[in-house]
Amino acid sequence: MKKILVIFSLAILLFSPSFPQDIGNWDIISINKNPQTLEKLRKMHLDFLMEKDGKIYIVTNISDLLKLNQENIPYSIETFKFPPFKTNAASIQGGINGSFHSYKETEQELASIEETYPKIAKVHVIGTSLEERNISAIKISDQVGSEENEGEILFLGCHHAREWISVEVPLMLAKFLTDNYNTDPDIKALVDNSEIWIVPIVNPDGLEYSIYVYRYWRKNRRDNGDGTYGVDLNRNYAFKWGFDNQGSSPDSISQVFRGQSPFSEPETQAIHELVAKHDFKALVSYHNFSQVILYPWGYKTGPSQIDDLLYTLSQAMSERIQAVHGRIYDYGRASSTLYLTNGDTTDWALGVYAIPSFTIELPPIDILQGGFFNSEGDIQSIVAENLPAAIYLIEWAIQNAGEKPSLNHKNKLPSEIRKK
Ligand code: 0X9
Ligand code: ZN
Repeated sequence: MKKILVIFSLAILLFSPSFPQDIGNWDIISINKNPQTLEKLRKMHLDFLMEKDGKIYIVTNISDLLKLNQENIPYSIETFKFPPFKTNAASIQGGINGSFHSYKETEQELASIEETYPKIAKVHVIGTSLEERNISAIKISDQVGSEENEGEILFLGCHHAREWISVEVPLMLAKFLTDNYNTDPDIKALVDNSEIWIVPIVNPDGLEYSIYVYRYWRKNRRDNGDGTYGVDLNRNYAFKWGFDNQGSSPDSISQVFRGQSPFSEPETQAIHELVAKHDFKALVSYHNFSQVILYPWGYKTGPSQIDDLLYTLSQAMSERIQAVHGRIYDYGRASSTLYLTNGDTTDWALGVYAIPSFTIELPPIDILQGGFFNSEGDIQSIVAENLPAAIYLIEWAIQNAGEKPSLNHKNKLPSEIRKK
């Protein structure tokens, strides 16, 4: 994904006082968003910075500006000021990543949940990463040791190493469900009637690299054998893998390198095996940033066969999120964002298994609010606002437990679900 280049250049601008002044060869421009220009811009491979109020902001150099002139695309040079960068005092707890969870801390947290609530929580090691870390899942249900005929649902975090908040939301969901089971009859009913699988860290090697070596790391840690490292795990799934070179890249140095083949990576294989063994009725993959709920397709524009259902479920989740602290998560087809993706988790889960699947891009809303770097102080509120949406989808999975997955679905409509 091209965000990295943009943000990296911005980071240099912001943090390096001695950087030469001729960095001014780069300009931030804005362009009014409409379908025709969007199509042209996609083909030009420009660095999209963000979208706001119907405008697309792009970082450009002089040759990009010439190309825009050739294509007759009007633009304005932006002169807005970036707000000062705010840092929070580092927490003395939890090592250099403060109150965010590292791989080891997450493993400990999962083990402690299982130890405290052995009747309803069980940790499963569903795979091993390239650097031989566990890919751990926690199952939460009554009769947790047996497979019952209940609505199954899957929550995933941290496909992308630098997206630390995407570990916290699914991990804290596991904690919330188990901590409240004995005291809240609604949560007990939810857990008793469903099988909830949570994998807080799909990419443990990448996460550790991002904590200890390079905060901005995105991919896994595959040695590509040509001096480059990393496969983008969210381009490595086996549905429309490598459909085009826009939604993913064949180039190993790229941030969206799709790998040598579909499921070439042990981390995505682990998710594949888990999904193949179960009958998940819904899936959420947490990422950040943007504050949006996205659903397939990502590989092409246009609706999937269950577009109405995905729209309705996203809308309901967005409403529930907003009801907590008023933060608005937009929602829509993944392809309606500024870029396409192929080989991502949600296209695959829907395309191969007919599972209604969502990417939730957690806060902040844009790079001006911190981009990939959430402050520790925001963890709790982001977790809290996402709980009701997750609970809503679990209820939907329960109601659809008996349904056969199908893209010509007759799934119960979410309006039948009791409002929390
Ligand atoms: O590019 C991705 O994999 C996801 N965004 S992120 O910034 N977290 O890397 C988005 C996947 C959803 N699909 C599309 N936007 N097409
Ligand atoms: Zn991501």
